Amino acid sequence: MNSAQRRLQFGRFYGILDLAYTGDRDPAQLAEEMLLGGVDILQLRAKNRTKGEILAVGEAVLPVVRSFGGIFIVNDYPEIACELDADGAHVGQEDYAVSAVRCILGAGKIVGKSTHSVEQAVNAAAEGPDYIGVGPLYATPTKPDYTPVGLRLIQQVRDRVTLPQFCIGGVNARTLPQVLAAGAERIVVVSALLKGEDVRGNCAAIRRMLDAHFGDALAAERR
Ligand code: 3NM
Repeated sequence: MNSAQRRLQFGRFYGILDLAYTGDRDPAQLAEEMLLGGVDILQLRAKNRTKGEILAVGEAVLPVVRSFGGIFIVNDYPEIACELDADGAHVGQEDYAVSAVRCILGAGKIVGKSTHSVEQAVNAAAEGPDYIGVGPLYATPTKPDYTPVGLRLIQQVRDRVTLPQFCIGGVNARTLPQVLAAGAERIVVVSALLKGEDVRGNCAAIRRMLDAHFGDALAAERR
């Protein structure tokens, strides 16, 4: 386990810099605001962009994440993560097997996989990723074609899988109390961070709620 993989264990707050929400704002500056607001892990997500575009954004964002001691993950494209020497890559159910991602990235990198049911979570865990995503908890415009799985899945997956479970889909400052009450220990947020002008403030509000809820043993490790 290298240092990024170890730091992942202490990460509760995973923010996705989704280029669908950045508009004409500078992704590197948005990344800085997200990190200033307290995001532990930052993923670059870019649907309908060329690999060249994603690579260029990644090259701008990676040094920012590094300067904060954060973790930088690339969505969908392990080969881009590899080229950037990012901390890891995240893949969906229809994408690569975890072993294939590890093969591309090499040892010591973080591999995450999306899951949408207990069965998928158990099967994904057997592939040996560093973490799984579980969702979408609520209907979300960020992933409109997916049926919400509901909050009960959080505990059902906790009962079967010991890997870090990042709960995703419709998480925002309003839904977070219910998500935490349902047993979530780690969350992913996209639109609620990037919508509006105050990205740092959006992140800080969620960071404060997490720290208040957990107390926080992990926050102490993080700082
Ligand atoms: N993956 P928001 S839900 C990117 O369930 C993504 O695997 C999901 O966006 C999954 O925070 C999702 O804006 C979108 O709801 C989350």
